[in-house]
Amino acid sequence: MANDNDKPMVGPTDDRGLAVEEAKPKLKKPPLFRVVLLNDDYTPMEFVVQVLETVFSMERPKATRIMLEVHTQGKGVCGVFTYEIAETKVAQVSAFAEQHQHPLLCTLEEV
Ligand code: TYC
Repeated sequence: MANDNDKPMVGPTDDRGLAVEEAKPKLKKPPLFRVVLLNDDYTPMEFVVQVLETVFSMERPKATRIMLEVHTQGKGVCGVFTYEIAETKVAQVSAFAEQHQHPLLCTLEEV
């Protein structure tokens, strides 16, 4: 091999086999996930507003707007996060709903 490393050289090299071009950065953007709240006929509106305030740090006007969007359209986006954060939020919403015996459902959708 023309250099000391075990990987073959890629790209242009000089007459001593040294790379003359910088390698491209190998960082990729992480996949993103929408956290989606689903409508049902039983969970109280006030409870859903509280969930949006506590789990998604929304102010009351925005929480109320999203709750009403879910109520009228069947579902609504609470936020977009990387996988671990999105999963944690879904778990928090589900645990909170179960504790209060409401059937509120929350899921992930890849963006
Ligand atoms: N549809 C519910 C009701 O009329 C309110 C509600 C809104 C439930 C949003 C769930 O994600 C939801 N009480």
